Amino acid sequence: MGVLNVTPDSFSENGKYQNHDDAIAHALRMVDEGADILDIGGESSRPYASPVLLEEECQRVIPVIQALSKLTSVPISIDTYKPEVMCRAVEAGVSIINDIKALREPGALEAARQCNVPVVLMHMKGEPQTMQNHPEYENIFEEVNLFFKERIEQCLQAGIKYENLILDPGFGFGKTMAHNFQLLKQLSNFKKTWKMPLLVGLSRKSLIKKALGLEVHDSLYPSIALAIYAVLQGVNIIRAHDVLATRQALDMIEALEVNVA
Ligand code: 8Y7
Repeated sequence: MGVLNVTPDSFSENGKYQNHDDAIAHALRMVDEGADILDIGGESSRPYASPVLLEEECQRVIPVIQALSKLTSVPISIDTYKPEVMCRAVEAGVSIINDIKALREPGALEAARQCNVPVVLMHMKGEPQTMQNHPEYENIFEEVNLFFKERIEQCLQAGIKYENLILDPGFGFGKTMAHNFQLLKQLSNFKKTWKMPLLVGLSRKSLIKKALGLEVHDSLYPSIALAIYAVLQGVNIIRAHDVLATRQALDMIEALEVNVA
């Protein structure tokens, strides 16, 4: 899953793709590089980022979605927690919802049911503005699992199909470096517990800076290492900024699996 930020304040691209034409060109480059999904977001989810109004978010993403759905058959996902954006994005051609709030916003469960597309339920403790202020857990694996259980139940009750659900532990969302590492080591256990598709986003995340002292522009190789570590534990979807490098690394792992199996 290639990341396409259409925001002026996004963490790692610094608003480089704010312009619609630039965003479309970047998306098509990611398709050429082997992306299987394009994840479009119009509101930065980085820690301390300020929220964006509904209309502003739609003006950023909808024209890009409309253009891309004509230019490529690669599925597009919408990174949003706002129910109205979900519906308008699906009308414009989106086929996956990626929700960092796991459909906890009022109206989001109903919107996702109506859209009837796969939805990523991501764990986040707190809100983007404050989530990195001293997050605490007694047992992070159990707390995230309990969260998944509650969200899955809510989704099923709302009429969302089980086979449309994808889980994501939400690296960096209300988690210290130690919390992120504990979750990383448990990915195969999430897979065993839920037997559902798992998605992770580790690309360029601050756990790399915290562990190795590397800045965002120097975090490609560690990002690849984390993607491989996740895939070897059964993770199905890797959300990544550097599509070509990630694709080649994961193709190699897949070739190994295919040739030995
Ligand atoms: C994730 C995400 C971001 C993630 C899912 C960043 C939108 C921060 N991270 N969605 N979004 N999982 N599902 O550094 O880890 O890319 S934004």
